[in-house]
Amino acid sequence: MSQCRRASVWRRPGGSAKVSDEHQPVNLELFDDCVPEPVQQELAPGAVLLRGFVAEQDGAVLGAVDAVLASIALRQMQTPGGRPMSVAMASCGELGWVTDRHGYRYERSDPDSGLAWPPMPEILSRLAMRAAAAAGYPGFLPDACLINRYAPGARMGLHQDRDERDMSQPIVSVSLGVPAVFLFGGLRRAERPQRIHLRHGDVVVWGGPSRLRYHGVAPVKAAQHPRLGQQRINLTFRKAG
Ligand SMILES: O=C(O)CCC(=O)C(=O)O
Ligand SMILES: [Mn+2]
Repeated sequence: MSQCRRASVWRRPGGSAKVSDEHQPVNLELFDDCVPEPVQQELAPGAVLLRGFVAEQDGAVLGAVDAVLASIALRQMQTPGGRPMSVAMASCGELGWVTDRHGYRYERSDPDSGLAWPPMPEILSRLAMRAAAAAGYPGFLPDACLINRYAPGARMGLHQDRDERDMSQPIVSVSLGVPAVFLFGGLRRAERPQRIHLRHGDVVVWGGPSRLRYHGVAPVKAAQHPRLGQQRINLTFRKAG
């Protein structure tokens, strides 16, 4: 998916470049409605945004997500305080993240069914490994993939990912579907977060000195995505065990 609409640049004889169809083309293309962004952007030491990293693999990635969701239901879990989360979740891989009255934790099986979580499709684990390596974390081997489904209005409050055993391993977070504002804060909750506009195919990786940064997602605005309708799907890959 390209992030910006492309337009040919046509140059008036002897004049300045202009987007138009009245003049002779030169061999230039520019983005007419946005400034091209770097493919890779450092958000903080150890934290990298990989714009459009999923690229043309997106259809196959979404197919793998569909296959997982054919065998396990998305559900709105409860916080330890008893409030339902607005995001619906399901897991694949050896370990699945769960929350209920007993707290936040990883489980080897789905508490709703008692069954093991579906295996993590190879295309997903490979994507996560490639993204981690591109961000400076070679050798990442995720054992947990949390599938988050945001309907319009769903959000995720500022939190740290701290239920994993090995904090030397990064978090790999893949955004699909409608856009969202990712809130990327500091190591203290009070620090004002950066607001990062994430689009279909973007990946954020954070680890090292940023591993315990607070982060969240602002309420997702109603929008339409050709493949996912009004939904945003986020895949969070972790080495949990
Ligand atoms: O949806 C996102 O972009 C972030 C998800 C997240 O932080 C989490 O699942 O812990
Ligand atoms: Mn998180």
